[in-house]
Amino acid sequence: MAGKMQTLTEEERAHLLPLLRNAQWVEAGARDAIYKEFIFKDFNQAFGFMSRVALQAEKMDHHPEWFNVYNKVQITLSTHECGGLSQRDITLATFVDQASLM
Ligand code: H2B
Repeated sequence: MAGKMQTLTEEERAHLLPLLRNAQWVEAGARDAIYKEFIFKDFNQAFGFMSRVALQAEKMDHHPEWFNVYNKVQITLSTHECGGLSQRDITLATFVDQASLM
């Protein structure tokens, strides 16, 4: 994806973080990152979701940090390039939420 990434401004955070919290994303502890846990019916549903996210992540060249056991997928998003939360994380979080509903 083009352009030097920068962490979100205070103004962007004031707007976006409440929306993310409404969608069950939380700020990830000590890091400037967001985190969400997804529970699916079974492993097949979880892995289908992960496959959709993986294809999009590769397209975006922006990859989740994630952990899967059976029907549970835990995802952390941040941008290494700028050492924190960027617009790319918001874009991927939005896709991830859509992919979880398919
Ligand atoms: N994923 C995430 N989440 N953050 C990044 O900064 C990042 C990435 N950078 N995927 C990309 C790949 C970079 O390492 C490669 C070299 O483009």
